[in-house]
Amino acid sequence: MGGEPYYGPDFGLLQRQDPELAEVLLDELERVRGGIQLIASENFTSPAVLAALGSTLTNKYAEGYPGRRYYGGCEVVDRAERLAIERARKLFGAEHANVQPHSGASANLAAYAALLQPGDTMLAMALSHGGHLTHGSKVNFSGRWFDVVSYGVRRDTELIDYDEVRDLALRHQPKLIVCGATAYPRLIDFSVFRGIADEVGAWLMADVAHPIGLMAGGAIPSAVPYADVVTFTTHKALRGPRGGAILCTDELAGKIDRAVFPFIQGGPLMHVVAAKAVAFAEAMRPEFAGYARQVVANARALTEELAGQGMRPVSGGTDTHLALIDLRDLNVSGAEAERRCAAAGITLNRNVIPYDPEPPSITSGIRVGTPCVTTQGMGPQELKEVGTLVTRAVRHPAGAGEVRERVSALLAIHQPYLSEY
Ligand code: DSN
Repeated sequence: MGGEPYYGPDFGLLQRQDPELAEVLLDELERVRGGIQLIASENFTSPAVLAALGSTLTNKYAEGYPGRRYYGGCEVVDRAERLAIERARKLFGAEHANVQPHSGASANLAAYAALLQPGDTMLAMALSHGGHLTHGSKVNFSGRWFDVVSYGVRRDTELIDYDEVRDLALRHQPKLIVCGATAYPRLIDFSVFRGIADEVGAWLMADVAHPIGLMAGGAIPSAVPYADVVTFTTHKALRGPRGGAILCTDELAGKIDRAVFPFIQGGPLMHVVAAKAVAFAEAMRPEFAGYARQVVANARALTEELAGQGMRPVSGGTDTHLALIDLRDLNVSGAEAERRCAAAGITLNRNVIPYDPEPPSITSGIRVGTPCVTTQGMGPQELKEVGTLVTRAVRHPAGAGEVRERVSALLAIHQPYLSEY
């Protein structure tokens, strides 16, 4: 072999060697460029993150932690993981960071493994009220291995019922209280959760996979000063590679590290760890704070527009990057609204709303979020238009073609992977 050394992704090479698979990648790029992406948990990583993901670090086995590996030849990848750890600690002001979890679910599994024994009691938000599968759903390991007590939101305000959380904690004496959600549009008061955890002698874990990017950019208050353990994903509002991470106090560092490896995972994905380091550095830049603020302002503009057009936001609005829309007054299910929006070039997901009479496969609601469109450079004016387009798509499916044309016009100005990050 001769010629230039190979440093990273080369799409032309993939096209020549595996045109069938290359076509899939092109089609996916085409799909995201051809529609407005409102899935609250997705984003567009920077090209620098993609470069790290497509690097030769994927080849290296590195079971263990920097300086304490079970394989030779880890001195270089150690540097990537140390950078990721130090950047995560600095970005979030955390005592300890573990950047190896493959996903948010893995991060949660590791946190539970560090803090609980099977059969222990944990208190967490119900999936049907905005929690996550790993917060104790019966179809998930968390619901099978632990004695789960669930809290939810009040029927009248659709806000977390902190009195209920405290009552349940006093009654059930959980070893762990979990706060954090995947479909809760409002700020969570971590200080109240801290107080309840202290009152009953429980650990407090915050799963902030959704809003972590907003916390990184200082757009909303951080959970880190309050929780013993903070789990999150790196690919949502944080705009990094797909993956998970855990922040914790020095006191829990050893337990968390041993829970991630060797208890639940083997070798870390070193290319992903490197990409996490890139994303953490990007999130430390002043422009990321502007991005985080814009995500929230955009979510507010979108939600206000939807509300103004009769699409009721659960809890009356949003403080974050997402909104949950109750469609019951329109007599359209979440599943049907998802289909109608897809036909009009808008990607979003059906979502249960609190006290939803419909099953999760149908639902009475949709969830919308602004991390993607904000990365594309859209602002509140565009989000107002997006609100109008979503409403039209849901209410008038026969006009999908017209909505699609306006979607294309918006996207002609705001294309992902064409502008600066
Ligand atoms: N699947 C993620 C979401 O969409 O919120 C949570 O894991």
